[in-house]
Amino acid sequence: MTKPKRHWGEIQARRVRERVGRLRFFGVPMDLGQDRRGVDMGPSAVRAAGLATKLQPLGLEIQDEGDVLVPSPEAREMGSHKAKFLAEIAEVCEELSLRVEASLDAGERPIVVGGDHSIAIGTVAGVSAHFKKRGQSIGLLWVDAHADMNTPDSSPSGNVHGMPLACCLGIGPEELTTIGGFEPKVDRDHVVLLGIRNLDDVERELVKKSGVHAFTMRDLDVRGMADVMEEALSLLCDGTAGFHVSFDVDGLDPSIAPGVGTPVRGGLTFREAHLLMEMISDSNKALSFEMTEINPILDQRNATAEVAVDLLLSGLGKRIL
Ligand SMILES: [Mn+2]
Repeated sequence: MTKPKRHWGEIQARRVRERVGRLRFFGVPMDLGQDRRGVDMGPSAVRAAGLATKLQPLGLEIQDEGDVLVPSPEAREMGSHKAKFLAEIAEVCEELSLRVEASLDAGERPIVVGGDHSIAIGTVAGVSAHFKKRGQSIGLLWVDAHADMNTPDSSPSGNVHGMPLACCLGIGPEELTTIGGFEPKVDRDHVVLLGIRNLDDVERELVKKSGVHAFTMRDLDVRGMADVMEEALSLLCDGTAGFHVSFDVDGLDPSIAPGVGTPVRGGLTFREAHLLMEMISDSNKALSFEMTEINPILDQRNATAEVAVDLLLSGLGKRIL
């Protein structure tokens, strides 16, 4: 007797479910890290784009426990112009960090959706804290048009969303670098910046001095995504428990992700971005994902949230064949 042939979809769903496990969604409607209103609607836009429904054919379920509370800028004082809303951002990141850590402790895989990129300070703190307890370190893949390595002294705007990668490396205001009671959250040897194409003068020097691995758009032009990602993955995984993916949607080309506060031409194409995510999935080493800077007010018919959802699916195991 021959066994009944299983449907392709069923086989894929089982493969993905076994590898990925349980997911938990954290919405972080943070807009205190930059000046454009609307980025606080990012989590809703991603829910509206159907993340939970679209995960089902992959055999994945995502628990959504609502959004982390973020105070409105109108209700608070901005504080220092060198790092606006520093106290509020630190408070939100502290809370997010605890929730992300608890989720990993419970054997789940956190999916964090912003909100501006300052939330990464909390997410990375939480992921790092979980593995630190087990004597392990993590890698960090930062996909972005910008390097996000400013400090209050170097930043022309004082917007904290331009500082989170520096904070993860232990460079920046103590309120942000010491979340969880330890720093740095990641070692520069295991940090990869990918897709950058627009840096401030001082920041350019900071990136070079920091020792992180930076792959610019030019590198991607010359070498291609597959080659760059192969090297990136070996840097991210070498001696670590795996890596966190912090994806700023402004890393994408504005033609496919128009809903961002700081669009820069010449970003990742639709296919380059998918290949990146597919290779992440193939590596089976992504510990957690984060999509940031989706701004529905600036978007066209939710296209940016939809591409973010598509990319998450690829990162979690959706395949063409
Ligand atoms: Mn960013």
